Amino acid sequence: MIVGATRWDVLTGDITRCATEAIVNAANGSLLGGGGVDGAIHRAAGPELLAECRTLGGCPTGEARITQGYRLPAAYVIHTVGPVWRGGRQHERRLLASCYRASLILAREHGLRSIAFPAISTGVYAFPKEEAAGIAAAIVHAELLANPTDFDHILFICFDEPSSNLYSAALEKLPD
Ligand code: AR6
Repeated sequence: MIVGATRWDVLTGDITRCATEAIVNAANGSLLGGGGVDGAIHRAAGPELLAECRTLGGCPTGEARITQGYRLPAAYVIHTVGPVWRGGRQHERRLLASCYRASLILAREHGLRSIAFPAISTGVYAFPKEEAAGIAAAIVHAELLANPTDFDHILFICFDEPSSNLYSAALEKLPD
């Protein structure tokens, strides 16, 4: 899909192998590592990533922080903290939208033109996958329409084919 100057793709795979300028980490508020994609990113980046994360003092849900990528192919990691799904009445949708928006704003502030997102909050944090895909697609689309020349390439990287299909379907449902 093309939006303005940006190519936008959904891929199945391991985000730690992405050679975009930035990859996004689905972190927790401590920013000190964890399981899932967070654990994979810390393992692949090496201990220097944790050392830099320790200097950041954590991150509130819905916000984002940036570090270097160290041993990753990506030069930077944007750490964002998704909401834990608690039934949908605790601002989970707004907070998930905020993760995508904050990550793109941070990338733009650093002049980063290619960025890969995982399916934030859809693992341990249990956000319903289809709805999460719809929110991710809507927010990224709105940001690209508002800033049509700022990004060259946006990737959604899903770990399994069924998730990729949900994100692809969400992109297809976007208005022209
Ligand atoms: N590449 C791409 N996607 C991945 C990878 C990978 N290497 N590994 C897992 N996924 P999760 P959350 C997918 O649980 O729900 C951590 O412990 C996975 O299939 O990693 O936001 C943090 O420290 C799922 O679709 O993140 C937090 O405590 C998606 O990434 C907590 O988990 C997100 O799953 C955050 O939970």
